[in-house]
Amino acid sequence: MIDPDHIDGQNTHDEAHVLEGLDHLRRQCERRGLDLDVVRQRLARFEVAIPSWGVGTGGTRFARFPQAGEPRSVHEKLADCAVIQQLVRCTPRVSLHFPWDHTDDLAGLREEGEALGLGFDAVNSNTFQDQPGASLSYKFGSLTHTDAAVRRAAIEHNLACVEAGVALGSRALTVWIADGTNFPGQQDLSRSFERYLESMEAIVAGLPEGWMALLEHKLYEPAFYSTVVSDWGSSLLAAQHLGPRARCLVDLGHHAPTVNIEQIVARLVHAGKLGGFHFNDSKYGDDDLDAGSIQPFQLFLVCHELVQAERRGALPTDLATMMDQSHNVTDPLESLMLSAVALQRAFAQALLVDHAALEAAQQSNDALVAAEVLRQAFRTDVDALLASVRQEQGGALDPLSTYRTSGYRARIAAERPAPASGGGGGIV
Ligand code: PSV
Ligand code: MN
Repeated sequence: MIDPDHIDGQNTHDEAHVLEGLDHLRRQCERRGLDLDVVRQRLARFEVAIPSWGVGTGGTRFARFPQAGEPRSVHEKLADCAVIQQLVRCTPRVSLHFPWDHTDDLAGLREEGEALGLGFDAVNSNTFQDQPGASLSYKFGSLTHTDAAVRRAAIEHNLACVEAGVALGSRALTVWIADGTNFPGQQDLSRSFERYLESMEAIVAGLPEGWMALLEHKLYEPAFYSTVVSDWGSSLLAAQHLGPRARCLVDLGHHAPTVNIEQIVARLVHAGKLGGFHFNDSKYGDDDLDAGSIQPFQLFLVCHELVQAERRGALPTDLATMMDQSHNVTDPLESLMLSAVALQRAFAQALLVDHAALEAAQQSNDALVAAEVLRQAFRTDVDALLASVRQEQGGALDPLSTYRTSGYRARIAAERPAPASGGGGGIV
């Protein structure tokens, strides 16, 4: 991890600047009749999990350009996650993906996490790739495959993920399947969905007490004509069919272009079926870009729906919020830190909405003022607040420069020689 003295030294250097910003924000809040301390307390409880697969360099279907010091095992991934958490202090859990993160010693991994200050969030199953030595193939589907034996294998893999999650202290299983077709007529659209429901019934039936199944939909890719769980409608239908232990997970990149994601969030809250998020950003499709890097206003509006739901007591307290990003041209640790901060920023801005003014404007159909109330909160510079909450929790006022000046990347580059086959294609 990073030397705490290094963090303190950097913080001392940045402190005056942050205090100045905080002072300005306090005066702004006073003028607007908002209590900054209440916002601060809520913000201090904001958390988002790190995807274990996000600390390695991603790639596209064309190529992958690995960088020095990439983690070669789940242990090294945890070490990198611990550094992110050390600096930003709002990422105390890691979301594992199996079998990518397979280990025979789950109890040991849990202890390792604890020693690093990390817990484990939802576990993710992988039936979108064939595993070495597998006798059955997912080429034509997994939970919805026409062959019952393949469906059984996919169900069993999901149940094995749950078992691993139990050993790690997780409480949720995220299920994303790549099942779908490339040609009209390739599969029966209704029957594939029925097979999905039947397979998911078996998985939900195997969940231990207190566990939740998170159903993740995605419009397209790798299937390009139809995907079995393609949209929030299919996801909601399935979650309703599967009962109270199944809920929907919203990955921000998995929607049709121009879709109103904040409205989907509101609908899922209404249905009591919002289970969690995979946060990221996109311009064209499932781009897996850094959260808040393309459409920060959309992110703010999603957070606004969450804040509104929480105010009404309608937000589940066990919401599973994670990032799901692919870092192709940046240091993944830097991207994940700044993405966590971007999420925190959007949430802080949503907490600064003047709800009384918004409701009054809505009630009197004053569209302009209603929009302006939201925009005023969105325009508020909350960076000093975020920095000071981080510092209070032992983190860095400026995570990026603290990380860069710490020499962590150079150190792990020396400690982790790249495997010979580091390049090539590959997603994630
Ligand atoms: C699929 O694109 C997805 O969003 C799912 O969450 C997978 O688990 C993850 O990406 C794999 O990178
Ligand atoms: Mn996802």
